[in-house]
Amino acid sequence: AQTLKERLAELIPAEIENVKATRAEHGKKSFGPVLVDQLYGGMRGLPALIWDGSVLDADEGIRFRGKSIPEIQQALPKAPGGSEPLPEGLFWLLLTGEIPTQEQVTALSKDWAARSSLPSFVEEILDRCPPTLHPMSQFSLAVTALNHDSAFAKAYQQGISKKEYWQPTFEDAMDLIAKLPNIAGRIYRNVYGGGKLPAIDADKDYSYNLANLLGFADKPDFVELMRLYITIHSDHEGGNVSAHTGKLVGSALSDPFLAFGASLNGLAGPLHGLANQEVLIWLRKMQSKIGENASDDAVREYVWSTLKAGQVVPGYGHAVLRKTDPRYMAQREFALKHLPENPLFKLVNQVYNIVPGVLLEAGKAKNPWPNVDAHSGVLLTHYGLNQMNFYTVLFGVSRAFGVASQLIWDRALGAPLERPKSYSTEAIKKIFKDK
Ligand code: NMX
Ligand code: MLT
Repeated sequence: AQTLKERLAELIPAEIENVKATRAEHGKKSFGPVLVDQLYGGMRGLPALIWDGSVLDADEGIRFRGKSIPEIQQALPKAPGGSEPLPEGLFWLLLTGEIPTQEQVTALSKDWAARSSLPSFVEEILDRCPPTLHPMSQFSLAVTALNHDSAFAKAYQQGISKKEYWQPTFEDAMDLIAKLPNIAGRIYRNVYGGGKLPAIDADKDYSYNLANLLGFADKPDFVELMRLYITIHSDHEGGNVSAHTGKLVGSALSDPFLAFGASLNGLAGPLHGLANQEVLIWLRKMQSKIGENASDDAVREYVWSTLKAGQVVPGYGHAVLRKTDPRYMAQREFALKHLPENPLFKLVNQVYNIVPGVLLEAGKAKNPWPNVDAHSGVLLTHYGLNQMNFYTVLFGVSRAFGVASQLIWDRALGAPLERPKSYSTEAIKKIFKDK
């Protein structure tokens, strides 16, 4: 069967022409005005980046290469006996826009298994981290250190031509994704115990291996959860903090390990990926304050107390979305199928029925609905993965798929150094004085 790299090599020349033609036809057209408020307001809504893997619609949510989450759940290859999509297939789709065959997906699982081992100095870095160092900081350290063996950095030093950049970037991207289960598993076992890491099984898929390294492969539903989890967290267009950071750093021709290490540092912020940790901490605090099986009124009052304390309700709101996140819905479907009676799932539902009303009444949040992070913790904890400060590591494993695929395309299409223009408040006042 044709490999992913061979297929990409076929697609790249046509896409270079496609971009040229698009720029020739539309390049001089204005893409809406820029408001001064957008400079101060985190560039919300500013059209500023090209990102091919996925596009986010405010009402409908994410589409991966034009396909919604229910569509990819249906179309992507599954593991034998499984019903969730394999993330291997999602990566193929993100890179090529095409649904791979079962055979191609199996070949990708094998390729990643073959690339999965860590250099021993990276294992030592992780083993020396104090268990009190946040798992995301350990994750970022290890990914950054993988730059030691970057094919791109080496090829660049040897004077590789611009036209060939995508090839070593592809190799680094594949190595990066392949090595993440070993990094995540090692951090998990170092920090929380659980004994020696098992070896990667070349006959099993990526998510099975990840689950096995974490110590949960004896629970087939957890393995299925990992397949769904990695698929849906992979990409959320290009403007979110982790994706944009990876693209920005990559634009300096920093290799994929350096670029994705930077992504992880952004994902580790509580307004971004760390929110999945924060949600569970918040739910547990609520339970200890108002008890389990609390009334709607008690939950409502707790939500108000969070807002009155000047804190955000984690897992709710979004910079782009204006409806319930379809990634939340996909996880809810999973919970309804596998853990309908779980008490924490019932609390998540109760919160879902109460928080939007409170946020609307409070009148500040532009989107009162839940995002992806409002639901992931309850699924993980159901299977015994209770260590909340590990949750964002799983988000990070998944986000590598989206960031890595765009990095490959950016190098293939010759994306330039990112360097937008900034202004001081003094300059803004001067420029707009009489306008
Ligand atoms: N709880 C309380 N206040 C909120 C919330 C919330 N969940 N969401 C927005 N607001 C506030 C926000 O803090 C801001 O207040 P102020 O004017 O005092 O600065 C105001 O509402 C307007 O913010 P928005 O324009 O609605 O939201 P923005 O685009 O700036 O930020 C988030 C988006 C996601 C950062 C924000 O909704 C938030 O902080 N949510 C909670 C954290 C979270 O769940 N993050 C995860 C997002 C998904 N991910 O994985 O990255
Ligand atoms: C993401 O998945 O990156 C988050 O939903 C945040 C975003 O899209 O801004």
